[in-house]
Amino acid sequence: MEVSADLRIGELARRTGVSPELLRAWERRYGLLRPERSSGGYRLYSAEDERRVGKMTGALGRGISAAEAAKLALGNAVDLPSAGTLVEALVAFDDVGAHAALDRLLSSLTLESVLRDSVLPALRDLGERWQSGQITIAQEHFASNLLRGRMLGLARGWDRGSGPRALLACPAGEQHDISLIAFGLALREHGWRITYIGTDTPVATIAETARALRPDLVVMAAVDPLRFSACVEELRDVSAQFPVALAGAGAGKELAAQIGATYLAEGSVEAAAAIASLERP
Ligand code: B12
Repeated sequence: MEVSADLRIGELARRTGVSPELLRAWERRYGLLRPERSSGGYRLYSAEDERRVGKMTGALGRGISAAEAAKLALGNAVDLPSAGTLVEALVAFDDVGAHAALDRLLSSLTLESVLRDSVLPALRDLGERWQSGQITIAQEHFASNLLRGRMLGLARGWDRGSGPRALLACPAGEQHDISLIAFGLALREHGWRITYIGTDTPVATIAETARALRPDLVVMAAVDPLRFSACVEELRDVSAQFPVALAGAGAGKELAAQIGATYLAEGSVEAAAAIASLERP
């Protein structure tokens, strides 16, 4: 079927909400647009071009990289590993396979979507399998160490720049820090600087560090509520001096209110986006 091409670039930009400069870049780089020439030499675009731009912006909105989004918009198959593929490699002690799956995901999707849709779901899945006896402690440890190591690799340089600073730590006794690292990575994507203290940190030393660094936000996460309830008074002291947020399954609205802190009820990636859009220190 012949598709009539009668849109000038400005009109295509108006209809799709994408600037003419970006449309031209997509045409050049990915062959996303296939204009015809008018008798006067102008490029003319068709409804088919408009549809491809719609698919492209839709894919970008889902966190897919521009190159992969263009493949999708052009109707080419994109074969990305799922969280399930990652988990299968991890439980098989397949170091190379797990890193390859992560490489593929990280080169095709935004870091936030890899964390939100693959890494964190993989951890929850591993937890369920471990709890139900389907996998051993060794498999769980192998998996969480590989993921944690990879994430800390991505964190290199995350305190650079001049954005607001977040100080991240887990309270004394708490070993679960992977979702706090994910939070730091996501917040970094929004231009924040991250100072990462990590697991099992007494509140007194977090307070001391905060006084030295003067962060814009102190974020503490724990799975076990006892880690927070054991130091309510000290936490109240910190939150009197700096904005404090509590997160993880061990935190809650009431506890946060008691301490004078904010409770981050969402997942790591979602909470980072919310903070970045609210806080303007
Ligand atoms: C990896 C892991 C470990 C590793 C941790 C490595 C590390 N450096 O983080 C190790 C091996 C050390 C470990 C130890 C233990 N673990 Co463990 N562990 C896990 C596992 C598999 C993944 C944890 C994780 O990162 N989850 C990813 C996060 C994103 O998932 P989530 O908790 O659902 O998070 C949601 C929210 O709470 C929120 N959130 C969470 N953290 C944060 C942080 C921020 C900043 C924000 C904004 C939001 C946020 O986001 C999510 C919603 O989208 C979980 C399974 C699971 N379901 O999570 C068990 C799990 C957390 N562990 C558990 C247990 C019991 C233990 C041990 C007691 C086991 C033992 N007998 O020794 C010890 C305790 C250690 C300690 N003192 O803290 C239980 C906790 C049960 C409970 N509710 O109390 C779980 C749930 C497993 C299970 N199904 O039974 N564990």
